[in-house]
Amino acid sequence: MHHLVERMKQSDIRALARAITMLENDHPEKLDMLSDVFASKKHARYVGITGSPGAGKSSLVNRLISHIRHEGKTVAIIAVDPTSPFSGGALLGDRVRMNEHFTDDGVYIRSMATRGSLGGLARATKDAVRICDAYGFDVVIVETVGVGQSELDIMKIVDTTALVLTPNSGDVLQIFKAGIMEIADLFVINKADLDGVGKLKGLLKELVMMTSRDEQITPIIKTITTENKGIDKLWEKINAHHEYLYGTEAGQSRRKRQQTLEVYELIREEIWREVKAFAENKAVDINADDDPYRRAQEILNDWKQEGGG
Ligand SMILES: Nc1nc2c(ncn2[C@@H]2O[C@H](COP(=O)(O)OP(=O)(O)OP(=O)(O)O)[C@@H](O)[C@H]2O)c(=O)[nH]1
Ligand SMILES: [Mg+2]
Repeated sequence: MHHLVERMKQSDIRALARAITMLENDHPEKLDMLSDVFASKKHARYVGITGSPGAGKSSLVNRLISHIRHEGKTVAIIAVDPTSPFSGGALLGDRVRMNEHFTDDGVYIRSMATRGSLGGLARATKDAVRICDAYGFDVVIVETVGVGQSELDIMKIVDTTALVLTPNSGDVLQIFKAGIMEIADLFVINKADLDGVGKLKGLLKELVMMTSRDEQITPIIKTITTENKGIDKLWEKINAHHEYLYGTEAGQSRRKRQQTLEVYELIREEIWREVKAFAENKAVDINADDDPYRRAQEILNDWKQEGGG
C-alpha cells in the first residue's frame, strides 16, 4: 500500500495534505496512490455547494459544519475556485467565514488549485474528495464558485449538489443554461430575509415541474444563514437525496451512469498522457501555416505504427 495511504489510516493529517498536493502537481505516482485510496474508502457523504459569487455558499457551509459536528460527525471541506490559479485564494475569505472551525480536529478545510487545465482541476477535486473519504471523514463538502462548464464538471464528483440562489439577483437565469438542471439536486434560496423570495420560489417551482423526469422532484429550501435558519431542513434533504441514490433502483442506475462516465474520463486522460510525449516530439517541425488536420492525422498514424495504439 502507498505510504501516504498507510499514514492516513493512522489519522496522520499531514499525509492527507501531502496526498492532495500530489494531485495538484499531477505526480506520476498518482494513480497507484489513488487506487489504494479507492480501496480504503469508507462511504462518506459527498455534498456539493455551488452558486454565484457572494450567494452565501461559505456562510452556508460554515453553518452546515456546525450542524454536522453537532450530530457527532466529522467533515472535510474542499474549496475550489476555478477562477484563481493560486491555491489559498479561496481559502483567504473562508478563513474568516469558517474561522471557528479551524482548531477543530473533526474539521478539515482545504482549497484546491492545479497548474494544469480546468479539466485537471475537476479531476483533482474528485480525487481529493475520495482521499478525504479514505482518511475517514463522514462528510465531504465541495464548495465552488459559479455555474460554468468547469464547475459543472467539478460537481459531477459529488452525490448531492445544492445550487445556492438569492432573491432578486437575476442568477436564476443561470440555471437555464445547459446542464444546470442536470446537476442541481437541491435548490437553496439563501438570504431568504430579503425581498423577492416568493417570486424566485415561484420561478423555481415552474422550472422543476417542467423538467422533472422521474418521481424525484428537486426540493427547494429557504435558508437565512445569518440567522441559522433552514440549515436543519437542508441537511435533512441532503440525506433524503442520499437515500434515493443508494436505496432505490433509479438512484442506483444514476450512479452506474456516473461511474461509467468517470471510467471514460480516466481513459481519455491516460491516453492523452501517452500520446502527448510522442506528439510533442513530432510536433517540433510543425510550421505556422501547416494544415492542422493533416498533421494531426500523420502524427496519429505514426503513433499507431510505432505500437502506441
Ligand atoms: N442578508 C443576508 N446576508 C447573507 C446571508 N448569507 C450570507 N450573507 C452575506 O452575504 C455575503 C457573502 O457571503 P459568503 O458566504 O462569503 O458568500 P460566498 O457565496 O461564499 O461568496 P464567494 O465565495 O466569494 O463566491 C456576506 O456578507 C454574508 O454575510 C443571508 O442569509 N442573509
Ligand atoms: Mg465562499
